[in-house]
Amino acid sequence: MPRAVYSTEVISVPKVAVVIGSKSDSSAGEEAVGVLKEFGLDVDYRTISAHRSPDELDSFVKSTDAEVFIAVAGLSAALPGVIASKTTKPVIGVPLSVKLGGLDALLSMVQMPPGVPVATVGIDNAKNGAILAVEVLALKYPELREKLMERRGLKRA
Ligand code: AIR
Repeated sequence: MPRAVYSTEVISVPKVAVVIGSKSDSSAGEEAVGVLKEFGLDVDYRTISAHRSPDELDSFVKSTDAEVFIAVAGLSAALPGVIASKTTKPVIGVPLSVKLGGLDALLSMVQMPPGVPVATVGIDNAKNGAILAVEVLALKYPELREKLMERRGLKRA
């Protein structure tokens, strides 16, 4: 009679931190979360302003076990840059068009000093921010790579 074999392997679901700078950024934040959920990812979704709650941001960045950050903000959008200053994990910035068509936020995210990069996607393009996070994680998790290939129509028959 064969014995049942129980696996002790813990299946870990990769986690992404999505941080928005204000409740007013919710629709972009939720768009990113929606895409990440479609890929079955765990999401740590927070509202923390780099300017209004710097200490809370500091402790969150240091304590989360998320593997990639997505930071969504408008105006003088320091959020992804400040996160990047506190971690070596990849940080993806999503600039929002709150004023000046989003150019202020875009430049805040793109123009990081050498050595502290933020991978910045297009203005209001939270969807691309989420897909880029999945692409980063797909380097480590082959099942995500499969899902990405399928979604993009790149999967061989
Ligand atoms: N923001 C919040 N703290 C620093 C910045 N740059 C951004 C938010 C939001 C905008 O300011 O990301 O896009 C307006 O925020 P609020 O709370 O005034 O609506």
